[in-house]
Amino acid sequence: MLSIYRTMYLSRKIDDKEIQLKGQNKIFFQISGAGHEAVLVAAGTVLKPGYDWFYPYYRDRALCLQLGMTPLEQLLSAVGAEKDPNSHGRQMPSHWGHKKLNIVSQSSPTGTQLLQAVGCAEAGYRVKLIKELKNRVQDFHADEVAYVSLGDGTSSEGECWEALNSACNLKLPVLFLLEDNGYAISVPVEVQTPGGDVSKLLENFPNLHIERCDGTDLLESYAAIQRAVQHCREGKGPALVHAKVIRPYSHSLSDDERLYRPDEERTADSERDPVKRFGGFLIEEGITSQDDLQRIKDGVDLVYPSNALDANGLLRTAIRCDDPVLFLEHKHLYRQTYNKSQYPPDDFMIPFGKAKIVREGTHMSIIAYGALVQRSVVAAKQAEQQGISVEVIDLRSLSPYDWNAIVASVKKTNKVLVAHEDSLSFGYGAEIAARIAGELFEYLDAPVHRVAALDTFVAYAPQLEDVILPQAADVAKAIQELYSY
Ligand SMILES: Cc1ncc(C[n+]2csc(CCOP(=O)(O)OP(=O)(O)O)c2C)c(N)n1
Ligand SMILES: [Mg+2]
Repeated sequence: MLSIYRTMYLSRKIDDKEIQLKGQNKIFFQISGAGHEAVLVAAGTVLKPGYDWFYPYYRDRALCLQLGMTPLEQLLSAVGAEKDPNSHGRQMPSHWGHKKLNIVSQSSPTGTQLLQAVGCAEAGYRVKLIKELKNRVQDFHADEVAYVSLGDGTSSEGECWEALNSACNLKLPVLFLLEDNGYAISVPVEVQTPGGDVSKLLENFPNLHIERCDGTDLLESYAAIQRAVQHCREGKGPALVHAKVIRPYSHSLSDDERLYRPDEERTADSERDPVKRFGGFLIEEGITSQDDLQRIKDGVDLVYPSNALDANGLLRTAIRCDDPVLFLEHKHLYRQTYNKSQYPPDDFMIPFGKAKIVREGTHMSIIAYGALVQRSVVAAKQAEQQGISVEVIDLRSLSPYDWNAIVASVKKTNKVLVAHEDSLSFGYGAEIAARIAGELFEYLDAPVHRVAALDTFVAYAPQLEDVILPQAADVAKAIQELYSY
């Protein structure tokens, strides 16, 4: 589910990046897939790259990503680079093509792809019929499907009706995905389609399986596509999925929809934004948290181990995951004997975003990371002699960070101290302290305290370094203050 969200979000972000590049005159044309992402990722999940055949149209960025085209390949297409696998700079951007994934380069006249897809499916049909052909074709699969997509406007073209005609007549395994965003540039669907409903006109086409769905709803789209693909794979004939989508941006960057679309309509559309909707669904259902979604959006993970074992487990996670990770190692901690541990087994890994309770306590919580973990433990042990029970939490990951662990600890102890070597002003702890104050105010018996470096660069002389960076004694002092507040 999260990887589906990620692809939808990525698709939108690549569109946004290209729009920015167009503004900078680094690319010369942009047409987006915004608003169409949900049904396209659903199609890319159900169909098989390099097995089925794909005749997409320019809105199908999210489909291509889901099938395995990389963001780099898409951006190479945007700049018309020779290395672009879509067309090596021959076609306009968003004219998708990829040999390995079986995505066939499309023509610029809208609708032509429909005939090409039917031709592809008919080739498979002929191979099944004619024995001699079987030995002459490679990589043919008896249940393969030819996917083709089109917009509502394109459905008015002769090619569309010719394609449906042959596909139904020969019962070809063609999946027609009609991405109905209500407009063909500035022409509303009800102006050019009799009755304004394309699939209604097709109801009596023999052998044609019809599905209708809200194409901005991931799960509904997925179910519709799955039933449609099954119909095709079982050799029962073509299927048409009529997906109602939105077009939150103008037709292309050569168009300004504010000149012909009322504001109310555009606002109503934005309520159905598929990326927002699916993100909201994942949170509502408890499948993910706001923090994890944010993490997908931020892209870079940031980890900061405080000891050798954590460094090992986090480094393995960093190497084995696909995400970019900033791995911060504290040089001073390298040779500290308290950091030693056994070398862990091969499968030992530490997940990102999971804090460690280094020491349990009841009177206050210290949220720390890096060098301040050990110094906090030393201070906590001293405090224990005076009957003060201090919980010490090692965040280990700074992005994402383990908010749940912080919440649980603050609710238990009601007093909190944030400790780190970063500078006090604008440091990492400022964010944590602000969030605790903002979201856990009712659980606090004292203001959030902070122990951090002085607001200056760290000096060379060891005596100065000790003064500038927080030591165990500074933590001990803050514990006393917080305890007696
Ligand atoms: C045969 C042909 N006629 C006109 C155009 C110019 N044109 C490009 S996209 C488009 C509108 C297509 O609308 P629709 O099929 O609804 O797809 P959407 O862009 O809304 O997803 C038009 C008229 C074209 N590319 N090819
Ligand atoms: Mg349209």
